[in-house]
Amino acid sequence: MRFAALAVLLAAVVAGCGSSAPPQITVGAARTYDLAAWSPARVAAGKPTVLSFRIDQPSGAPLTRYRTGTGPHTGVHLIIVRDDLATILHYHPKPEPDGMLRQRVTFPTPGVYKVIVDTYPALSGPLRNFQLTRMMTVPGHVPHQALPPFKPVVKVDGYRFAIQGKPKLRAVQANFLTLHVTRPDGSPATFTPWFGALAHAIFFREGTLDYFHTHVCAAGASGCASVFGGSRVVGRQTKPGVLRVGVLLPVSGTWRLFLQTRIDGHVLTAPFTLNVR
Ligand SMILES: [Cu+2]
Repeated sequence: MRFAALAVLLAAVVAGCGSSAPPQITVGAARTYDLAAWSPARVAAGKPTVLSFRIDQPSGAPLTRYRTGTGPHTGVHLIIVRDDLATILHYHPKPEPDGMLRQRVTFPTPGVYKVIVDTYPALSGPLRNFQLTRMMTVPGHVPHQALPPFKPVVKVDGYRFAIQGKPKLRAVQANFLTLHVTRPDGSPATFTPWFGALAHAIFFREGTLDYFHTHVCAAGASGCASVFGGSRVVGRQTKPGVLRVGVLLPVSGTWRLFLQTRIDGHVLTAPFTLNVR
């Protein structure tokens, strides 16, 4: 699992969550960040297991210092998605002093999963974050689900997420989705910040599993906007129950949006299929 610095920098540009301005790409000696000390090699469906790993720096020393702060662009985001985009897990393991990361995880079903370690190191310079990835196969009968077509309304635990209008999304352009979110009793939902944002919008492309991540930020929140190339995208809660979600995707195709938000103490994940031209 070795990544050349060039690939890491490109990943920061095309897939970064809040990457800063495009870095200068210079070709020098290969410097790599690696996932290291990964365990366990095998996992079983439905059984809690502790994933543990660390990130080794190009020098070979473990990465121990991560970006901190109030926004979502800190530490390590561990995102695990089944390759048919039917299910997602999202954690924020706290780095231990020696750089080890440990997270209790239950893979819900057999299947092939992509594990994304979205990393925000405390470094000076243009490299704001990068992703290291690993595929994991959970043995057993794989319940492959075809991706459902775009549906504007998704219900999760009685909460209703409704996209306003029919979204016309284009690659490489900042687009916005307006969502109306109501409680089971029909009243507008109020969103409580969770991991530095009012909502997290996690995007995966069907087939290639390309990844992008934007946020809906509380008024006045710092360090919450996402940047792609020269565009900056940030969603806002415009009024109670309404989320404006920034969509900024590098390539066209069918994408799955997992919108995660905390309402009334529940963390809810609302999945949508999006067609991007
Ligand atoms: Cu996030």
